Amino acid sequence: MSLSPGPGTGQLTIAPRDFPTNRGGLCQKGWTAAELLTSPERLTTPLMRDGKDAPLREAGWDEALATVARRFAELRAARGPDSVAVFGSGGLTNEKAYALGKFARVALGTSQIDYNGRFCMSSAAAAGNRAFGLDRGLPFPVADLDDSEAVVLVGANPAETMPPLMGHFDPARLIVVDPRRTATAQAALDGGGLHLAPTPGTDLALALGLLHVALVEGHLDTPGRVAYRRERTTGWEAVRRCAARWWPERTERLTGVAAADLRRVAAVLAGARRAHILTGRGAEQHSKGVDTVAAWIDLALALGLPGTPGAGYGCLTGQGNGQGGREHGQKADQLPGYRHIEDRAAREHVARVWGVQEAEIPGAGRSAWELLDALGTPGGPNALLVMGSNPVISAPRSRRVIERLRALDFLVVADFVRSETTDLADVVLPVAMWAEESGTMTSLEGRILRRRAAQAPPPDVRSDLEVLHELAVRLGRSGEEFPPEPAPVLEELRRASAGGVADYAGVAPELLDDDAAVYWPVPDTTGSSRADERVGEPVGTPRLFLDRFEHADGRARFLPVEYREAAEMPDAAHPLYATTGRQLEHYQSGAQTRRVPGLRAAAPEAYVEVHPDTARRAGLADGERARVVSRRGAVLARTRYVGDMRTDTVFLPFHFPQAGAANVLTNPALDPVSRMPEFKLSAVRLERADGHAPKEGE
Ligand SMILES: Nc1nc2c(c(=O)[nH]1)N[C@H]1C(S)=C(S)[C@@H](COP(=O)(O)OP(=O)(O)OC[C@H]3O[C@@H](n4cnc5c(=O)[nH]c(N)nc54)[C@H](O)[C@@H]3O)O[C@H]1N2
Ligand SMILES: Nc1nc2c(c(=O)[nH]1)N[C@H]1C(S)=C(S)[C@@H](COP(=O)(O)OP(=O)(O)OC[C@H]3O[C@@H](n4cnc5c(=O)[nH]c(N)nc54)[C@H](O)[C@@H]3O)O[C@H]1N2
Ligand SMILES: [Mo]
Repeated sequence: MSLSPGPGTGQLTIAPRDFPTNRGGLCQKGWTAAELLTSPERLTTPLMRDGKDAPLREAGWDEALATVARRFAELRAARGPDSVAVFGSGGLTNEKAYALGKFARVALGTSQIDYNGRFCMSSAAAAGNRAFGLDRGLPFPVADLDDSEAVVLVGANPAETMPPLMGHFDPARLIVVDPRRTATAQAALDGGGLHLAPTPGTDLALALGLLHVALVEGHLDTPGRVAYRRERTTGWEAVRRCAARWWPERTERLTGVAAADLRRVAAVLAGARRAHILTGRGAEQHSKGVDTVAAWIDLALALGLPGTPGAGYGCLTGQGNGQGGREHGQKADQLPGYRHIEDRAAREHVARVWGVQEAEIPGAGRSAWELLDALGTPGGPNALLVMGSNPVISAPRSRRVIERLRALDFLVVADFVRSETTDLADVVLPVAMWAEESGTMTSLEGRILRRRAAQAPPPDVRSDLEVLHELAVRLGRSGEEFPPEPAPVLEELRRASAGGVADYAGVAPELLDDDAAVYWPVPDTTGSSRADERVGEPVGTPRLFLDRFEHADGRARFLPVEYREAAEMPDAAHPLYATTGRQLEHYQSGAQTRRVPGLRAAAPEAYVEVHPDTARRAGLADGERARVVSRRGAVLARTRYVGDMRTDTVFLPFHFPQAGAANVLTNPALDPVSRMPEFKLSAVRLERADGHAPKEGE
């Protein structure tokens, strides 16, 4: 695979060629991302509408900001602080994520804040916290994967979603678990690796089935593994009993993965001392996502991987700042430093940094879906500020989301392009893009990186931090509490996170200036000579858990789990599993990539991947428009015959708008712990778009 940047990067240096995570490489969206900076579709001036049915018109910043502040203040006075809600993003820098969380709690006084990361890795985060006492996507540097003897990728398709990562995998040692023969699975097969194609939603049983085989074949009896379980973990007995019930033939019946393949994979894992198990959204975005990840962590613990040098479990985070975005308090139940909002000591610490009384900080709010679902309902929020998300396309059951957004008294969206969500807004605030502002991001391996502004934003565009500053001042806070520049925000973030799980206290700007490799937790080392002594060495904690896990007793916890079905299963009216995900050319809701001509030409419209036999039964030829129908609605998508697809499953990308929006179909059934919706499984049927029934014999 070519790792060199392609055309379109202009003058921007995106990553040095020797940078270890991506080796200077970018995927296609990276090469073309710069095109959007100068796109005519950029938002370059604030927009407002005078009344619900009026069109959006151009406005000045003063008028727009004053209107937002006035409406928020009026609602708060009339209906209480929780009448105003905030929806954030894992695409925001650390500084912006922190400032947004503080803005909600301090300037608005609302508990109602959550963010799109809830739709992303929240299930893996919850399972990691339970098992290890701490959640960091990869508790080891990405480059560790280069020397892995076996990598199991469960529900991740990095060949399309993180192409530079593929350079860290030896295909011969790759085991891909995905209902589809993805580009990643194909790369493994071509290189001598393995692909298991389970029925969607059965990964939990598959993990227990592998654990069962490892157990009965004696793979777990090596002195090293026995000692690891005894010294570094608790709870093995209960998990052993869970696995005992998943003998290979039973696992095969449920998952569709042949017993022989289970034995093969178990043997590969047993023979590899340095192995990795990595999960992606395919395993996680289920109403049992937390238990599913827990089952794979159980397997990893049984094999002695977590906290062992050169081995481990990790979750592949998604968005630009998917990791940092989940640490600094834009989550409904979270305060900076990955602290819990209901923890008294955490509240007191953060209250001191914020200069407020502990009692002024609200408690936990609603999770992302529950928040969207409650908008404009009795007792739910009446106004919403969206910063960095396009929920009309990316949230589940989109018709409900659109209905709820329309029911709001007041919707404000900060974005740099028009989106299906800005189209519903009462005020749209045009903000700077990534290349136009500085800030820090935290990579999937917990490494804190500085992003420097490369160019000035268009004249009438402001940064998200400036927007929050201006609004906070108009809501009666002091400007110093909400600095418009990233440097003082990072300074405050360091103090607010100090002593927390995700401790950034030692993230000194000088370290970032020097491009030092800084991994959290990085407690403050000011005054010690540590940083100087180890010039060129990583700062902080590149590898977690080597000596102890983060639970008080230092041990990892095996988590007993039981298999359960998805919230909705195929039946006579909806006989197929539909799963959703990504394709190479588009990013997320497509708000950005659908505006880049090269990407739009390469991937212009919604499609549905389907086995030819399944398609023919519905009377659908290759390339013909299909209607895909779930209990929540129907979408139109171009039929794409895929010969190696499971016959019981179809796949749709979720990047497309309007009639092709896959989230019209999806089921907002939530995981009870992470509150993650079931994006990866709904029951559907296929029909011809013209309404004709298939002809006899077809
Ligand atoms: N091109 C592109 N790249 C992206 C993004 C993008 O939108 N476009 N988004 C970024 C973000 S935010 C994220 S979170 C990551 C996501 O990265 P990935 O997790 O790799 O992406 P997905 O396509 O959502 O899901 C991965 C795979 O899960 C499979 N799958 C579906 N159901 C199941 C199941 O029940 N079990 C198993 N084992 N697999 C299943 C799908 O077939 C799919 O191939 O990508 C990031 N990179
Ligand atoms: N069916 C289905 N649905 C899914 C998923 C799936 O696999 N299947 N995956 C889910 C996942 S993992 C994710 S992460 C979500 C993502 O879905 P969204 O939250 O909708 O993410 P984006 O499309 O990246 O939307 C970001 C919007 O914010 C803008 N934006 C980007 N950066 C900034 C910034 O710094 N400031 C401001 N103000 N605006 C910014 C962009 O222009 C864009 O309009 O989708 C989820 N939805
Ligand atoms: Mo994501």
